[in-house]
Amino acid sequence: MKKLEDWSTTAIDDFVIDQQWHRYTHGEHNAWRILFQRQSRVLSECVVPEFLTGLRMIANDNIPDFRIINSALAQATGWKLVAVPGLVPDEVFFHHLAHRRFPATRWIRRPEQMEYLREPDIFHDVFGHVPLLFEPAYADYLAAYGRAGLDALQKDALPYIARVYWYTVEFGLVRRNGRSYIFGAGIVSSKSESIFALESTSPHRIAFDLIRAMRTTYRIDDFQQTYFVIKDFRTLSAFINRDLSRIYDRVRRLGDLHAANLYENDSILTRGDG
Ligand code: HBI
Ligand code: FE
Repeated sequence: MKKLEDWSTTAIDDFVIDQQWHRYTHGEHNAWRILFQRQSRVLSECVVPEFLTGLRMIANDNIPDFRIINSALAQATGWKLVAVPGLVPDEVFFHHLAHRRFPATRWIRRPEQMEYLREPDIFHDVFGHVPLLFEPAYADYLAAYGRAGLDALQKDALPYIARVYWYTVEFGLVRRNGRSYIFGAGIVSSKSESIFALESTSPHRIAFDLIRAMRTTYRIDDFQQTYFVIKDFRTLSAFINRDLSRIYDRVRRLGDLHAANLYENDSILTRGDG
């Protein structure tokens, strides 16, 4: 008979494992505390206000225990965190989102990786993605996104729906009362990109358009060259909460666009100087 330990770390079909919160070391808790304090200072003026409301639900002095977050999160929006070993296959990922389960990585980056790391760690996933899951309009969007992802797999449209995730959930901006705020987890969990995304003159900033986002390529190891700016989370949900078959046909026919460029129908907020 395998030890309980083995069972809990054996990736089963949904890749969910136990967080094993008791196994985190002082050094790991310390890394969380440093990242949390440093990043929340940077964010206070530039992140969408609902993010800060959700952030107060997340422990700052120790790595959060998912069991504690989940009791509050379930009440707020019906979501829960599940621990996973790292990136999971797209179909597994979309299936979790569609059922209001956010797959959060269990491990935390090492001190020398404070600024950037390729794979999402628990700081990116929990500090970056979870606070807005307490906000109903965003929580509904992410569940609708999961359903759209499963549908996209059936239509061989994964690259297009993945770009929508990239340009909203990871690197989205939102415009409110005449100014832009960040909400994308990839920006929120990075000190340097939090500043760059709103203040640098280098990137383009354009109004979110579903087909434009689906056509626009992206690179994963550098700041964005184009940021998409949404009006609000409800409007964003409406874009994907419908049959996207004809949209995918058009995106395929029109072909890809490059994030370094602006195009004639773009609704430009700031033209970057690259
Ligand atoms: N798995 N754990 C995890 N976290 C992600 O953000 C993630 C993933 N698998 C696939 C995936 N993201 C991408 O395909 C999405 O961008 C669509
Ligand atoms: Fe992410």
